[in-house]
Amino acid sequence: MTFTAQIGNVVFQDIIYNSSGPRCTTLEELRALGESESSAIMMKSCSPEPRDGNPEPRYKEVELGSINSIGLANHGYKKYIEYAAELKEQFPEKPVVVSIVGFCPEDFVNLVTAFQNEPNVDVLEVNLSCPNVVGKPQIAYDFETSDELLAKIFQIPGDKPIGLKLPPYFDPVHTAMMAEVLKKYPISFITCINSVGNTLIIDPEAEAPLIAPKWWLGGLGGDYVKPVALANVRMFYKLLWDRMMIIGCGGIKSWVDVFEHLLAGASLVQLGTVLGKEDTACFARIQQEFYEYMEKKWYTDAKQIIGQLKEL
Ligand code: RRO
Repeated sequence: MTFTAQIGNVVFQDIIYNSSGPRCTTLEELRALGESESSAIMMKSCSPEPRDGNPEPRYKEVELGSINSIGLANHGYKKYIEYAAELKEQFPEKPVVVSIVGFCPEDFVNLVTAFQNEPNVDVLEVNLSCPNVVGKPQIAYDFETSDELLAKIFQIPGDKPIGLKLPPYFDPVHTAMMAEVLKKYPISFITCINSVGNTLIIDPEAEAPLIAPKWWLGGLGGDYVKPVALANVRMFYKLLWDRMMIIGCGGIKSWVDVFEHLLAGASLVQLGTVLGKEDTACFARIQQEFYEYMEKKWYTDAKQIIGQLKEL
């Protein structure tokens, strides 16, 4: 049994793939995703120019998750166009998804334009929620700026599906305000959620924080964030289910987490922290566990589950 999914005309052979996060920056890492059971190859968020990112230590795993302040280290968008060509040749069946960031509206416009014209790229995820660049707040917390940026992005010609990576919202009023903005544009999907930004983990032995950059604050992922992710998936699903797909991301490390994200309203799910911890073997493991459970419950199609959370 497999559950397939479709974003626009792009077919995903399964509903589980990687998030733009750990292990998707280099061509070697992207090839490993191609060879794995990940249903797509998602790339690390790229910027107009290559970036070294923030100083080390900038990524740490802990029992319940991970904290990062990578600071958008990437090879620059031109390299990801080259990588897409190589990946398509080697893995022609796998959707190649790019993740785009910019430091001003023109950056976003230039990168979306470049990727819309790139035959080896299938789907665009525009990252409006990087928490780790000093002095650059997460765009999607500013509804007016987001609206202005989306107006520019959705004027660009091209037929590739475009989605947005959103930060977690912590108040339903803000979720509803963002949903009103999103409704104005032909957005194919939203990915909920990026890491929970600007958190502090302390090592009590060392009496020190775990990471160095940005006053030791970083984006939290893993078990810690699953309830936040589920709440965002659910709230946006209730508001936008008839207009765009929701992609669940946050705290998925076993079949039960996939199942919960689908019940909340996700159509596909992405793995981040668990990919960092287990490497690409996590895809086959979680898929297998998930399909075993689906067979036990006689589910044959993800549509029987998506959004079907029982209301009390
Ligand atoms: O590179 C990063 O520090 C980073 C990015 Br762009 C992002 O979107 N989310 C995150 O947790 N880290």
